[in-house]
Amino acid sequence: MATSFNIIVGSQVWVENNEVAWIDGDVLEINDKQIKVACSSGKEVVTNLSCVYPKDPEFPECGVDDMTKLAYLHEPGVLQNLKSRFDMDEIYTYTGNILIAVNPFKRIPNIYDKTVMEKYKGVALGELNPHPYAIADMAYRQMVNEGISQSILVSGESGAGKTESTKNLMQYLAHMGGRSRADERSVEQQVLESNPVLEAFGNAKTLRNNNSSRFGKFVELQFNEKGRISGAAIRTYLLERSRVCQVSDPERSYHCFYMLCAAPPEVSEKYKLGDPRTFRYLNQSNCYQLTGVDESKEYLATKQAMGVVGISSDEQEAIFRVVAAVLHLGNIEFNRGSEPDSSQPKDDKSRFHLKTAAELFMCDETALQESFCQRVMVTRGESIKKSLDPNSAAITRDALAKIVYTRLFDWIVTKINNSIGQDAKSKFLIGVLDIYGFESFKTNSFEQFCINLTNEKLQQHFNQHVFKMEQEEYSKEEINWSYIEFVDNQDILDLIEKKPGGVLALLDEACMFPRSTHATFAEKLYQTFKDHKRFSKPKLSNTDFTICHYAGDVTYQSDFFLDKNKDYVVAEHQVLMNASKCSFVSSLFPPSSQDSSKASKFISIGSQFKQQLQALLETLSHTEPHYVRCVKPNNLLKPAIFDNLNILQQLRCGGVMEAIRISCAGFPTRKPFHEFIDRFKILSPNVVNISDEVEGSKILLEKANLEGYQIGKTKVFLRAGQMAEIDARRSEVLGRSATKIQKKFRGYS
Ligand code: AD9
Ligand code: MG
Repeated sequence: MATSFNIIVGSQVWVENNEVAWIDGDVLEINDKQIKVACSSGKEVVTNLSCVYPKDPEFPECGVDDMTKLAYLHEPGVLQNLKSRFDMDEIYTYTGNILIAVNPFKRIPNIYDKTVMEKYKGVALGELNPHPYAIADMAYRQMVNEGISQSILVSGESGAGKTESTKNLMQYLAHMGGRSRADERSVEQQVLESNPVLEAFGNAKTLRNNNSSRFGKFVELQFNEKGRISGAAIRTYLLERSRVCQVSDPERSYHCFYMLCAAPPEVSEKYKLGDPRTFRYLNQSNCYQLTGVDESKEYLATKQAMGVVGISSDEQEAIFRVVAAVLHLGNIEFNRGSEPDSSQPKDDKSRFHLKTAAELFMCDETALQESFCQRVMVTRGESIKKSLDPNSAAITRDALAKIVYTRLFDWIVTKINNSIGQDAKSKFLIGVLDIYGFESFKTNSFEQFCINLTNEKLQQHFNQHVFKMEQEEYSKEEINWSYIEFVDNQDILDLIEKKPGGVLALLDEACMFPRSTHATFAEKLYQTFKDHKRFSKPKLSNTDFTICHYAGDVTYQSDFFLDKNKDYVVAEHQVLMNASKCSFVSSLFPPSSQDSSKASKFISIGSQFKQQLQALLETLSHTEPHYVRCVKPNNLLKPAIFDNLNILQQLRCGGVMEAIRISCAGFPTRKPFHEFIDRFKILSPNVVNISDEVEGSKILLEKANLEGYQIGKTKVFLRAGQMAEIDARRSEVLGRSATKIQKKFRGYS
């Protein structure tokens, strides 16, 4: 954001600061482009004029509920406003129609219940305190009144509160669109109860969130012409499959594993479960419990919710049996067999778990063992059995665990969808998207790459929308506007998605050549994109690559890209599981329609995901979008800590700053005529006698020597920085009158 603000000696300003992002102070001196400021911390700072923003001398102590009401719309102002509100437990703030939600990390009493919902019903946005209910209400009214489908896009980094916000939105929509006397199996109840089920199987404790969703979710509520919910569909994206076999301290695997270990004795005995510490897939981390969570109660609650969403008790039994089988798989260890490069279960313990897993899957034990320790190779029509070494056997075992768990999760989602039912005749829908935010960690792999692709796509959608809304506001007020440029990220999307030649396409190619490695893949990327301004090769690595995302640079480690992009089922696993005597297990591995040659079949996860994203954006393009941007105030997951630098980073990544920038490029400050006159009447006190507000406003604007502003139908539209200029004029006049008064006083004394 450019600083064309009018700053003079004595004015209050914000200065950039390494620790707290922005610190306030008073201007002591200005020399050419240098400025000296006495900061509120007690220090004096000399800095460049362009690193300083004016501070609103009249900033209301409790902040403003909409950023566009800020007299000075800039980064420090936005931050100060969020903080003042957060300190008062006002966690929601608008930026126009966008809701910013700062996670309080504590229950705020009496803001989410049916009475509050009733208050928001049919009330225009902005009249009541900012709230997810208000956004949901706006979406619902627009759908009913204008017959346009709606979507609410909730975003933010892990632990920022997306899932909680989504639940609030869904609860409101279920309340508005539900029947007055809803029974337990009504569509809306089933939609709400799908949450605990999906969370049990798709959420886990991570460093960033004790209840982190490890999948993306788009819930589509279908409505009939009376505005009642008539059907729903849940779409999920990219469940993190590696978590099934790999957890790092102090994270956990999926909640369902711990719940099942804590199930009533008759259940855990039947599945030969017990202490989670005895299972390899769980004991790689030392975390087993979650504070405040009773796993045995969670088990019962999950079963209860499964019942509501139409999962029969037989199916529940089968699901948990499969979950238990996965845990037993993890305990099968291998050592060297009698022949070189062969493997076999290590000891009695491993044989016990192998046997138990086979029993629970209801499949043949010997075939299960062979599927780990041997691979059938087909060469020129001849099939040869090749032994696998212990390491390869363990990898194959993990592959089975992961594919079984992924398919189980997908089965649950499909089941819920079938049970809720789709309304094919539905005319309108409201979609709610709860999807992972931009990620940039120390090491970034294929998952981060897909997640960040999602965010690039959503960011483009967001920019285009915010831009359109701005223009609409200008048209409504009938003011002239010229084309405002905004940063488009199409070049990054091309870099990743273009077919042929994009990173994903090159990855698919690499996956199909047996001899490719991550190093050859990386080399290909370097060659192809050596001149691309969004792509670079880090100096110290020959396999990493950096993409310059809209939210910042991310360096990806290509090491596991090829493996993670391949969604294959080992042919032996497919045959074995399909032959299970349990129809549920067998149904997880339906015979594939394609030629089931012995070779492992490769379907690219990246391409599948790209298609899913395309379908999502296609759906979104037919809807009127609304945005909820969630912000995590600190990384300690604790209440009452507001970490400026961290929050700023999120506001930038979430496009909030971009939205503000777009609006700054036009006429960011808008004041209704009467407010404008009221604030600046001191510049020309006679204006209060003029009945025409437009005339009055114009006189004041001229008095302040402003140019380039616009007069709308109800508001004055000012360019960025003009509010500061006119404020400075006002302070001058106020100052002058203050000196006059002082002089008068002196005269008397
Ligand atoms: V992740 O990307 O799935 O890892 P989310 O979904 O953004 O993440 P989530 O909604 O799960 O975060 O919120 C994290 C935790 O913050 C919750 O478990 C609550 O303990 C806490 N939270 C979030 N929003 C609220 C709220 N409005 N009121 C109180 C909240 N606590
Ligand atoms: Mg979540």
